[in-house]
Amino acid sequence: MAPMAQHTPRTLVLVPTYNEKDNLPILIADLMTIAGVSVMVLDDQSPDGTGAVADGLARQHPGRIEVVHRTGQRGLGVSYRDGFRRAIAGDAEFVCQMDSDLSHDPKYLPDLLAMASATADLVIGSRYLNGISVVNWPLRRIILSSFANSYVRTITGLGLRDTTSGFRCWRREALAKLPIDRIASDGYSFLVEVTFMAALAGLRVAESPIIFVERRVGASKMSGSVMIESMFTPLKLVLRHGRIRWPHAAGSK
Ligand SMILES: Nc1nc2c(ncn2[C@@H]2O[C@H](COP(=O)(O)OP(=O)(O)OP(=O)(O)O)[C@@H](O)[C@H]2O)c(=O)[nH]1
Ligand SMILES: [Mg+2]
Repeated sequence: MAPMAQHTPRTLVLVPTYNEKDNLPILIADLMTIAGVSVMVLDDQSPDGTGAVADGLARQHPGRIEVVHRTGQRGLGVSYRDGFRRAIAGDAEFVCQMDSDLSHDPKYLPDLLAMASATADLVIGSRYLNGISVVNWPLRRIILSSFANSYVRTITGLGLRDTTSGFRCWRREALAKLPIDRIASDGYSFLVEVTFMAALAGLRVAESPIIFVERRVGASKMSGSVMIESMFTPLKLVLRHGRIRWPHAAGSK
C-alpha cells in the first residue's frame, strides 16, 4: 500500500511574556524543532528587554516568529485576547497557548495537538490527571492550586481536573466561536472563564497529562488581586449563564 502523504498541520503558539529574557530563547529553541510550529510572542513592554530578545529570535527564524510589542493596558488576559483575535484572523489550523517561563515543556505539544485533531476542540495540558504532576512547588502552592480546581469544578459543573493550566491547544475554528470581547478577567480567572465559555458554546474540552515544572529564573507576576478575582469568577459565571451540565452536549450549538 502506498504510504499516506504526511500532513503537517500549521500550528501557532501564543507566548505571553513579561520579563522573561533568559527563558524565552530556550523555549523558542525547543519549539522551533517541531515541524509546522510558528510562534507569536505577546510582550508587554518588558522592562528587562524581552521584546528586543524576541526580535532577535524572529530574525534567527525568519517567517516563524512574530513579535507583538503591546502598548496600552498590560496583563495576561488582555495579551491573550489580543493574541486570540490575531490568531483567529490567521490561517493556522491549531492555536496553542504556553507560558514562557519553561514551566510548559514543548515535548507535550504533539500530544495536545493529536487530541485536538482527533477528538477535541480545546485540549488542556493538565497537571492533575495522574495524581499531582508538579515539580518544585511548595506544599502550600499545591494545596492552593488543588483547592482552586476543586472549587471551580464544584461551582461551575465543569468536569475537568485542571481549569487553571495555561498550556492549551485549540482548533482555530473552535476558538473563533468564543465571544472573546466579552471575556473580561485576568490571570487564572481568564483561563477559567475561557474554559467555561468554551463548554457553554458546546465545544469539546479534553485534557492531556503534562508535568509542570516551576520556573527557575525570573519572578512570578501573580498577585493577591488575581487570587481574589479567582474566587469570584466562577460564581459570576454561574449566576450569569447557569451551571455547565457535564458532559455537555458537545458540538450541539
Ligand atoms: N504579556 C504579558 N505576559 C504576562 C504578564 N504577566 C505574566 N505574563 C506571562 O504569563 C506567563 C505566566 O505568568 P507567571 O508569572 O509565570 O505566572 P505563574 O506561572 O502563575 O507564576 P510562577 O509559578 O511564579 O511562574 C509567563 O509567561 C509570564 O511571562 C503580563 O502582564 N503581560
Ligand atoms: Mg509561571
